[in-house]
Amino acid sequence: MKVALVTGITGQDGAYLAELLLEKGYMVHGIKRRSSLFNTQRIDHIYEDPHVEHPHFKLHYGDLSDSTNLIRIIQETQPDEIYNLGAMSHVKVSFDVPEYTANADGIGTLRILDAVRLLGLTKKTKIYQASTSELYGLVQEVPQKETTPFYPRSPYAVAKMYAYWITVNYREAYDMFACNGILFNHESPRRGETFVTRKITRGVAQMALGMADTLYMGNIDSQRDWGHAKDYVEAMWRILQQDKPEDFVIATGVTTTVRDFIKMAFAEVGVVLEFKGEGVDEKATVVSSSNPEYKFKIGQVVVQIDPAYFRPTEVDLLIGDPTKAKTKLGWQPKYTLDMLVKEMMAADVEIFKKELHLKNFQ
Ligand code: NDP
Ligand code: GDR
Repeated sequence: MKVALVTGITGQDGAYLAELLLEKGYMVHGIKRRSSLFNTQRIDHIYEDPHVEHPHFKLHYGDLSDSTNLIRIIQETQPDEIYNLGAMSHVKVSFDVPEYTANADGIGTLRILDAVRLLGLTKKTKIYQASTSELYGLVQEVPQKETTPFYPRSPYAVAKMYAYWITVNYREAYDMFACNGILFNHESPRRGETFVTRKITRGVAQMALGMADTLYMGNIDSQRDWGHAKDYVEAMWRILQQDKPEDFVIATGVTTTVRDFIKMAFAEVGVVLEFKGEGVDEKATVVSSSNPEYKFKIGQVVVQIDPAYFRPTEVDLLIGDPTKAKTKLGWQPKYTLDMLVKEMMAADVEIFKKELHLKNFQ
């Protein structure tokens, strides 16, 4: 049985990857952080009672800022594959906690690589590093591919740039099977609530049910290449199944503005919007609403701009070229953006219908 160790297992990608690896027959170890409330909602459905005879899934307390903890867990688990997905992953928040972000996202990656080296596992353990399209930052070339120069635009991206290069360096210096997946934005119903897509789908669902009036947004001109997390964890696994360690861009090759994502989400609940005004004065109002079940009024202002969500330095345009992944990994995304929006909207409407039902019941 192959053994995998996943950092960030409680996150969006960690949960989908754990499911995929279990389906493939792996023994999956995950590192979770101690928190004052339960933080395993995304993986509770695959959790196993630790008393079962032949376990397939085990969680360990740990943190990417703690080398001795990482060394101990890697020594105990002797993984064939490590997926380093743990990170302070919010770009805007990284401006508030830059030093912590550098520690967890940058040095955390070094700690994993060095633990494998110190334990003499360089020939056994393959390492996947969760690199990001944020490395491209200020646009140098479109679409962005493996050879496009980096120009990071946030403490998060700068920390991830260190992680990217230390992965390449350990591969070259110690002949390790260590690879970067340069993944463009990927979303799902499990996406963290403060990332833009989920913020929108939650907001629209709440408005549809009469639980909120307006969605306050930041830069809606921003363009992103959005895929589905389920497709992207498949790419992570494929990257580690190659004969040679290499870095890959994973993207759909299609870019969309935040404004258009908002329109698509409202369309799912039968609403057509009109955007008017410029900059911080831009607003979206309801032009028509075709589903009587939902509580929209014609002329209602449903989207406004709040500069509090602007970033000190922004990444304006991301569009990836996944040709290398398609050719060498045989990777092909199954989800379109339409399918993604539909799935996220349906899931959030369901969540808030339940919440409303509970409130009305009390
Ligand atoms: P999430 O924010 O959903 O998950 C991050 C995970 O990292 C959580 O399990 C979190 O734990 C854990 N974590 C945070 N800090 C630490 C720490 N100090 N030590 C150990 N674990 C920690 O991110 P995603 O699942 O979306 O992304 C996975 C990885 O891929 C991240 O590294 C992200 O930067 C990168 N990435 C993501 C992309 C995307 O579009 N989703 C695109 C490109 C790269 P907890 O649950 O306790 O907070
Ligand atoms: P990003 O994702 O920064 O690309 O990083 P996010 O969804 O946070 O932002 C995407 C774009 O939307 C704009 N935006 C807003 N963003 C948020 N969060 N909230 C808002 O209200 C809002 N309004 C507009 C942003 O300015 C930005 O341009 C994600 C993370 O998952 C990273 O970990 C990962 O590395 C990259 O994707 C690829």
